[in-house]
Amino acid sequence: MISKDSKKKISRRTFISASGLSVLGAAVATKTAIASTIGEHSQDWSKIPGSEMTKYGMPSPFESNIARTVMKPYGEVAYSSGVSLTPLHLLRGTITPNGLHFERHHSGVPDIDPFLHTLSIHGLVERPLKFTLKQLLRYPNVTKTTFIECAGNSWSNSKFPTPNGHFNCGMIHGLISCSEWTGIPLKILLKEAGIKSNAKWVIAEGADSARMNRSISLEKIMDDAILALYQNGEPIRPEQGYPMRIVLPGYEGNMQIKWLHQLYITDVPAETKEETSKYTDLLPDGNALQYTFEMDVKSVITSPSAGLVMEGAGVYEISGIAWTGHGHIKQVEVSIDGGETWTKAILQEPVLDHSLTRFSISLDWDGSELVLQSRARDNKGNVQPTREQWKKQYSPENIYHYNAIQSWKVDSKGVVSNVYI
Ligand SMILES: Nc1nc2c(c(=O)[nH]1)N[C@H]1C(S)=C(S)[C@@H](COP(=O)(O)O)O[C@H]1N2
Ligand SMILES: [Mo]
Repeated sequence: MISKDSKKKISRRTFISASGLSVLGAAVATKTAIASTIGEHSQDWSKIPGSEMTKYGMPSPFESNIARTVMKPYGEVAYSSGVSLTPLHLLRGTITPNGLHFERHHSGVPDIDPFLHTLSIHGLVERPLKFTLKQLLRYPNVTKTTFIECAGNSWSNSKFPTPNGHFNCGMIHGLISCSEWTGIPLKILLKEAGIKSNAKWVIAEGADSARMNRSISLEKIMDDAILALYQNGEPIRPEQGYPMRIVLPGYEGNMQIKWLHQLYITDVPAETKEETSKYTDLLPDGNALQYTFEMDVKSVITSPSAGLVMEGAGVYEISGIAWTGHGHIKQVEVSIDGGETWTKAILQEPVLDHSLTRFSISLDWDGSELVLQSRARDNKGNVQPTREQWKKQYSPENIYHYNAIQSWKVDSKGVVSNVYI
């Protein structure tokens, strides 16, 4: 357990601790318990029978505020192009409910008839092949829990010189979601087509009217790429690419082509729009860095965070998510004093490769101002940079691959806001 500001030796009245139970125990002993005492009451719902069974369950109407935020950064002229962001600050655990998975569409969600949709594999292959969904359903499946993060996630923190005060945590960082994906290892289908010896790249293209396409190295395709048909146990949602999408564990979201309808095998990358003018990292000298495939190590405290309010002094759980495209999370540290002192958080097991890892730490808050931060480290030794360190690597115009430490200021009223420090 460490004090709020041990360096300045102020009164040690705000504590964080990785052992939640001992802080809670201490809080109960000091009469700041969270629960109220038992009273006598019986609500109506305990006296009459409840409603009937339903065919497809929906969340409680009391939770209707737990919804994606739709944003159209290109305006109404760019019909159905935009994003909807996962409300990270209102969720717990590590799996994103299917109806809340973030969306990024370049030309809306196509209305695909699964009986008419086909997947073609052609180019540098011995036998060009075409598959229907019915045929694909006979192939062996694998299941992998993995996050998908848009390389433009957290763009507002990279772009705006001062934080946008209207943005909650989900609106800033919600272009990441995590699901259990099930489908066919793509290497099985490519082997069936017979890859020619000079093949090096796979150009994947979607059946949406954007015909979005990206070049993927043959190495990744033959390693762990999945032709995903199921998301958290049910057929993937139209927004996520129904009836099939590519899942590339750890890679940037843009490459994970939805509504996949063709794989064209080549010896060189296609240099598509999405890998030249977009999704490249503009450097200080004006050059653009291409092909940043793996998403870097990152974390964010989701509770408390912008959009939430702490209701008075006492005990809280600081909780957040961490992830890395390079492997898995090794450690997350939390600071309550803007990065002067750090304490190791508890990682929720199991800690999986390319998945969200939930971390938590207990806070006994005395009601004074805090600056909360989390700093993640992965198994390959990568550590999250400060915002200043991140910005130094790029041109001020670069918005992609932002993974800097997030700072949340908590004022004495408990209002949480985004700050740059
Ligand atoms: N065919 C197609 N695939 C696509 C896109 C698209 O617009 N069309 N958007 C890409 C981008 S930029 C991202 S970040 C992810 C988003 O996946 P999601 O909408 O399932 O979250 O899909 C990628 N695949
Ligand atoms: Mo994206």
